[in-house]
Amino acid sequence: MDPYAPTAQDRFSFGLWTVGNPGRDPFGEPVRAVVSPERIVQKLSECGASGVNLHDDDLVPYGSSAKTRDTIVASFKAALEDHGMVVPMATTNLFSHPVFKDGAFTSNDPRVRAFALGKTMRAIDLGVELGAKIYVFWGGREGSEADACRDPRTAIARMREALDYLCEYVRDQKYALRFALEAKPNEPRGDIYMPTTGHMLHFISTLAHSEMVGVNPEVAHETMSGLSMAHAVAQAMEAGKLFHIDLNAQRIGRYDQDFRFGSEDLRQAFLVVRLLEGTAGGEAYTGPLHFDSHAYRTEDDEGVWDFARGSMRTYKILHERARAFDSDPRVLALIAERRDARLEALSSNYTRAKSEALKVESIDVGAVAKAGLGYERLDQLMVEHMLGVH
Ligand code: GCO
Ligand code: MN
Ligand code: MN
Repeated sequence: MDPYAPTAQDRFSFGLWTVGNPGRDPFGEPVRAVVSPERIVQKLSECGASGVNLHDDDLVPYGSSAKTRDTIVASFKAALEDHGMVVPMATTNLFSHPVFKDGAFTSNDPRVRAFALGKTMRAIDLGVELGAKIYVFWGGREGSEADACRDPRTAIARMREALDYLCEYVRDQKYALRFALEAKPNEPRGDIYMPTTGHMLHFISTLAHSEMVGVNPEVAHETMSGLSMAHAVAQAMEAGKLFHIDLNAQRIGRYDQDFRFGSEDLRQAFLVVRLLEGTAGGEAYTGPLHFDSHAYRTEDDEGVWDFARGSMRTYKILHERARAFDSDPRVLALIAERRDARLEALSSNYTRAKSEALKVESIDVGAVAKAGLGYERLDQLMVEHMLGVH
């Protein structure tokens, strides 16, 4: 038995747009043929994934009649059924149609904003019909180049108005659906509003139904900002807001690469898996593990499934490596928390008396400052665990 073979318990999912990416880029035409949603479902299940996610237009081409929509949806549902696959997440394409060239919910044109809301509600209906429990919002075009075109505060207020409206829609329909907001700093806009997971977390706290809304951090997007994905994920988890995650790989300072998970910055990948799986303690993440990435443009159809299998395999290997690292007695000794009951009591739960005692407390800071912390040893152990030495 291959210990790294994915199973349904692993909750791995891919988007129709990820493994279905034909390899078009701003410089060149597609290098692969279009793959039907039914074939994607079949191939993903053969590879060991259990979920498939979609934008409305990935499944039902934009402009289809109601009759065509129903035929397409019925055939897709049959494929899901045949292969025991589920749709954990759905989302709206608010970026491909030229009408969204200056944003959707943040556009200056009320006709665009109204169209975006209508399209999103229809896509929510579709997602719920397919069983989705999470609905992602990625505001890819919600940004600017000619920044004087609108007050960025207006953009934020419009985004809030749209999300409040859509939360009410979901409540009114009695859908069991939660929203996950996905940040990205740029691409396809010069700057996108609310560029990081941290920005999103604050924005969520201003929504009327903030309890329904969490985040969908993406490795590539935090990395494009030059930030630590592990820290973004940790802040989301600590806030109870990690509703979904987009796993992929990215090198800092490059275009939006969307590479296979773990193919760049293995350390961050390791640290993210360690957090998600709770191998160092703390609550584990139990939501879908979504790979929002695509195969290199050099690949044919076979390479696409190599890419999918590789993504899941790397995750499982890193999980095993994280478990080994966090049960290594040398590691446990190096990261064991230093305790001082008296000082900890004085430093928590403020009282006037504690504050007065602390102000005159004498701590031997010279001795504390002098002691080495052993982080060279710790980090080397982490590298060696990652490399499979232990
Ligand atoms: C990107 C984004 C998208 C979104 C997707 C789901 O950089 O293109 O990551 O892939 O995740 O639209 O909302
Ligand atoms: Mn992305
Ligand atoms: Mn994404």
